[in-house]
Amino acid sequence: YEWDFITEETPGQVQYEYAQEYADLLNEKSDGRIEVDVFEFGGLGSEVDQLEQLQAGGVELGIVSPGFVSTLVEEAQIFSLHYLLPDDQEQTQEILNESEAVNEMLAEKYVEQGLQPLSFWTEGAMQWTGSSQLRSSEDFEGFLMRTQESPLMIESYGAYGADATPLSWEELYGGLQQGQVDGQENPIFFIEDASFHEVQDHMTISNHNSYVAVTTMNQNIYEELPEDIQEIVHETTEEMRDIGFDLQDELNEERLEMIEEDEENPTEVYELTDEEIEEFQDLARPVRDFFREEEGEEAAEILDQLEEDIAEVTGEEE
Ligand code: 6CS
Repeated sequence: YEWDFITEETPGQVQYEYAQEYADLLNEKSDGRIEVDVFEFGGLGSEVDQLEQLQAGGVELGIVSPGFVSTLVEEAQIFSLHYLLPDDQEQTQEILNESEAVNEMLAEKYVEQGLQPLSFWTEGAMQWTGSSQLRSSEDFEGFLMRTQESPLMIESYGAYGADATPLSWEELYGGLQQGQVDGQENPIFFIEDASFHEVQDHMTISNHNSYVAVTTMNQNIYEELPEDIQEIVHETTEEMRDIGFDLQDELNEERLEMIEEDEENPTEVYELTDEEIEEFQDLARPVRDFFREEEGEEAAEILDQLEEDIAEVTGEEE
């Protein structure tokens, strides 16, 4: 077997390093029968272009983010809801591992689009960067936020009073530098690695969401694999859960220090207080109802179930 594995990131970043380890493990477990070529982001077009290649079977494997998949699987926008997943990343990973809403109900929606999700995992809590400081809805008034393609992301920032505009991350550094957009959201490792902090004066530790990555195989290709190969794919995916978690954990911690210590490009790092978080949580809450109404009955059922799955892990009543 010769498989291509697309990622939305570049060497040194979580998705790419994960994919390399995944490729090595597949090769090892199959005694060399599976050989995987990992592609860094950039060569095969935008994130959405790549996704379409995975859907068409031009490539076999990929890591695809819900913010782009939502162009095909509307229900995947559930991960664009702010303050739904807990900020504790171990809890978030446990939810992603165990949740019926995610691994059965939502996974089924991917399958309908020719995509076989193998695992959902976190790349870390997301933070805001801006050309001005973001601590309240007042600060978001008239603020132009860069998002991925999911329309629900636009809705989520609209709820704070901001305007959001989708952009590929390839264009984001230039967009921030030239003031085409005022800010963006990402996990810390990505902010540092893509050097967004160089062209942003402020970073807010908002923990408003977790960046969910989805290891995905083309569904037809997956279905037609002999059972022993499917088993190797499955085993590899399971082993990668802890490896992926540790990768993001270490990188996010290390890169925060790098941002704080970068004297050439000073970035003011501000952590939201509990009260400030509460304001955003209150504003974000109605977006869940918007999701329920806009995306239809099945999407509403997925969200209801996900709220239950989350409460089971956090022990907090919704
Ligand atoms: O902001 C983005 O679009 C990119 N962020 C991450 C963490 N991974 C890939 C993605 O395209």
